[in-house]
Amino acid sequence: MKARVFSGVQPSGQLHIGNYLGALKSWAEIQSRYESIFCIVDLHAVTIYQNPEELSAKIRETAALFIAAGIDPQQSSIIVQSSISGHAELAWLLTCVTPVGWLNRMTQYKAKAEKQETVSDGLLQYPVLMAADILLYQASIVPVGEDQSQHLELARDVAQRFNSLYGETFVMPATHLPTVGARIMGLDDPTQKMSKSAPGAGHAISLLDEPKIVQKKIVRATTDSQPEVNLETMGPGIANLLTIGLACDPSLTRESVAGMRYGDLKKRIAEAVIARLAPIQQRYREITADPSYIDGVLREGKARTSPIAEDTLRTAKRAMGLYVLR
Ligand code: AQP
Repeated sequence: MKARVFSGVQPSGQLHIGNYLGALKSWAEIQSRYESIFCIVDLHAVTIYQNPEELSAKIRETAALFIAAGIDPQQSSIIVQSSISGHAELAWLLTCVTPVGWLNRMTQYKAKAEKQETVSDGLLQYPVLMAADILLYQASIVPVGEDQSQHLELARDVAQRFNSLYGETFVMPATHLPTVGARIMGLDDPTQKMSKSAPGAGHAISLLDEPKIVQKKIVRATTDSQPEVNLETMGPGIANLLTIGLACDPSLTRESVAGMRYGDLKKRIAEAVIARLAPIQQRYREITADPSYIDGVLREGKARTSPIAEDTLRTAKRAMGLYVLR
């Protein structure tokens, strides 16, 4: 039997090159080796207010981008979190074994809470819901960007705590990080992670940005004041552009750009990104030409994965002594 992979993306804005290089690209690369489940985590998105109309459109857009980026719906199951009630139900069971102190320590919670006028309880519980997503499918591998490493550690801690209180129930999930592109930084501020929800037109390269826009954003990206690439002394802006370039075009190497003037480097990186995005954008247009296609894929994904979710939930409830119909 193949080991199971689970991962997800929030439909909380335009998917960007960080989401692609940190997550979607490795999903596409490893999917044939595992039984893969890829999820649009809309329940996570609403931990911060989302415009309902926009959210509803973004769920389908995100699913279409999964496929456009190389996820094969015949091979992998693509699901929407809120369509399978087991995610929320298991999250409650896990909430009851998770000490609040563990959640208060999460760096993403602290960073996101700082930006909110009112912090929802959902934002604090976010990592428990994430643990539930993974444990619900007994996934042993979770391919994510580096920003999710702390949440994955917490998922393992929660699984361990549940197992030690109620007996072996959950498989321990391992973190899978990409070798290049695990943490892509904002183009406008290379000290901040590239993020869907960050403001500023020059912050992120969207997967659906037209070539001219990509070029403009890269040309304007913040760098340091050196004239050319020095691999030893380059600042974080150039290092970030280089990471993006290397991850988009494997024929690029660090040595091949050493000594290149920043203007020329930016042109080369823009070409690499545009070439990488072109087939994704073409495929996206084809997929979205048929409005019923995505719903069919999501229905099929739910049909394939629901029995696994129901089975795990029954096992967890039984382990805790909760009522389960015979
Ligand atoms: N900058 C990044 N570099 C590499 N990987 C990244 N990921 C996110 N940003 C980067 C990875 O993409 C997957 C999906 O992320 P998410 O939608 O679940 O949430 P996030 O990590 O909080 O991403 P964003 O873009 O910053 O979203 P918002 O602004 O809505 O919170 C994950 O595997 C993540 O590691």
